[in-house]
Amino acid sequence: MEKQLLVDELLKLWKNCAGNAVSADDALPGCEGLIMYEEPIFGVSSAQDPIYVTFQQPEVVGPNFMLPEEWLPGARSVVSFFLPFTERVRRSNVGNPEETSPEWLHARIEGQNFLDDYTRAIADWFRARGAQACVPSIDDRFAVKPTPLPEGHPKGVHIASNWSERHVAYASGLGTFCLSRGLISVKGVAGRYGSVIVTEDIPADERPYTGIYDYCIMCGACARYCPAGAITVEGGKNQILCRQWVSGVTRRRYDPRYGCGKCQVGVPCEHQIPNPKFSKSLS
Ligand code: B12
Ligand code: SF4
Ligand code: SF4
Repeated sequence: MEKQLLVDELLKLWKNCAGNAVSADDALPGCEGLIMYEEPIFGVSSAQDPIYVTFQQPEVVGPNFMLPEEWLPGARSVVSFFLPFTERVRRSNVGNPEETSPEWLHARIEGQNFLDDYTRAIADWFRARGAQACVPSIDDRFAVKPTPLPEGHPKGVHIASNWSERHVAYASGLGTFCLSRGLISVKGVAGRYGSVIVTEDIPADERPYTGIYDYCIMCGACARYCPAGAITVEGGKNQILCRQWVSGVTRRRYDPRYGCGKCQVGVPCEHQIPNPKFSKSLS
């Protein structure tokens, strides 16, 4: 199937998928009807792309990373997408490092619920065409666990899932990593990624980059805004400190929601590729 036809169909599904607006029942004060995401962008990779095997190396994701073929026997393609947060969600979370905005909390929790529903709808659409489809993020086998790095590695341990959406998006041409360890797409870093593995052949997208940090300008703005001191220009991002803040401090404060994302707003990579070498070549 041609990529543009696929994109047209997936955009139709996105428009018909309920839940991108926060309902009155769920809304924190002032957030009723909040639209969380802008239109998604899509990337496709071959399920046989050798890059997936490299993700099983300890320093990349780790041996727990399951190949597309292991999730779905007969897998041919991986469809990855990025849902950029709307301007209202992004602007609301700029400033005051100590407080996560209610809009961002909704985008983290109700936003993920919407993303799960949208991913299910994509999988069902492929199934209705006679293909098979698997959504690792909502599959019973999905797991996140600490993975030791080789001895002497300065970071010691990865907190790694067996299906890393950022690595899949990187493989599918959607973008590159950055100092804060988000994945920057043409629509920036503020938003969420999802993916579906299918048995249908779809032409793979090119990766318009060669380095894993090509889109980042290493300006250090994300490090200045991080309330947990988890990011340094010299050392990158410390996942343990970030996790203590996101899953500890913010969860206690905003339970049942949580989230932070101060490293993703008010920064040059918020909604665009900040590296002019790459943003020019794409415009
Ligand atoms: C566990 C987890 C966390 C943990 C640990 C984060 C982490 N860095 O892994 C904690 C709780 C700290 C966390 C925090 C947050 N998370 Co989180 N998290 C995840 C989860 C579930 C798994 C991540 C994972 O598997 N990591 C694997 C490890 C190995 O990744 P890594 O160490 O960064 O990878 C490095 C190496 O691979 C290295 N490398 C070395 N050699 C090579 C060679 C090659 C070829 C490559 C490609 C790379 C490479 O480069 C990478 C970058 O340095 C994903 C969802 C998913 N299923 O993917 C979401 C996810 C990463 N989180 C996300 C978000 C938004 C957040 C928060 C902003 C929370 C919030 N919403 O308020 C924060 C901040 C994250 C940030 N700054 O990037 C988004 C990221 C969106 C984006 N734009 O990038 C994801 C993808 C969820 C989603 N569905 O969109 N998260
Ligand atoms: S704020 Fe600057 S250093 Fe941090 S991820 Fe964005 S471009 Fe890279
Ligand atoms: S999400 Fe993590 S790395 Fe980003 S600003 Fe918050 S604590 Fe720091």
